Amino acid sequence: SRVFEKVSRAVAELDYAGAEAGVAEALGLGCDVYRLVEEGLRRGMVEVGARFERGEYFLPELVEAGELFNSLMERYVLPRLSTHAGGRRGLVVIGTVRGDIHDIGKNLVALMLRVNGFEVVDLGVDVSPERFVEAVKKYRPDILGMSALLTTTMLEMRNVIDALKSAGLRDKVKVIVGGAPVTEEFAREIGADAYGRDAVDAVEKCIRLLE
Ligand code: B1M
Repeated sequence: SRVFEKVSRAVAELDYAGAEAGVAEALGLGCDVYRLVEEGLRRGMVEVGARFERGEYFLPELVEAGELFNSLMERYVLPRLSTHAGGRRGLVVIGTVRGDIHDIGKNLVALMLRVNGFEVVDLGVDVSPERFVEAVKKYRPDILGMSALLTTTMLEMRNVIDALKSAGLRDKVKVIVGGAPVTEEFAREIGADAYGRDAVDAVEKCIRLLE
């Protein structure tokens, strides 16, 4: 819709006031909060990335975009998402893989899982295969979730699955992967159980993994 476009354009321009006005307008119109995040905020972030690739933006603009996104999430989105009495659906351990510090998408997935009744242990960013394995031993989660935003770091997902196998834990936990460069095909190739295209898809896949 036009208001989502307004938000994504303002995010792409790093125009905080414009993005804020667009978000407020969308919420005033009764738009779905999650669609606003995906079709407004996230799409704006993709455009920021495209400008970075074209040499129009540099690292400081990527940092600023991240701050803008987080600030809008905190002020407008989080207060509108009610978290269930957690944990009744199952436990998910989640983290961004080694060498990768992108956490906005991973945080959004963790948030939507919590909103939908999962308990989530978030290991943070730059998580080594050893730390994923230790966490699976310690928390005995139903599901292990990995996020990667770089074409280089997504290869770490395979290392984590291999490490789970070596530790004899692969059949004890379901694995879901996601992040901008990750595809369904890649997920299958490395032996993951599921792929999440976005946060809502990730929640649906996690529910299915427990059936
Ligand atoms: Co970076 N960056 N970045 N960056 N950055 C990308 C990813 C890039 C695509 C931009 C571009 O060039 N077009 C590009 C990667 C190119 C590639 O490998 N193909 C890139 C680069 C190159 C880099 C650096 C190398 C830049 C440099 O230093 N020269 C560097 C790497 C740092 C590192 O990790 N080692 C870097 C750094 C950063 C910042 C730290 C400055 C900042 C991140 C801040 C933060 O996360 N706290 C940043 C940002 C903001 C971006 C872009 C612009 C936006 C990412 C984002 O937050 N999107 C990004 C452009 C893009 O994504 N196209 C880019 C919003 C978020 C809601 O979406 O993360 O996709 P996303 O998550 C989605 C889905 O992917 C999915 O659900 C989420 C919700 O819908 N999902 C899952 C994610 N994880 C999932 C897990 C699941 C299931 C679904 O299951 C467990």
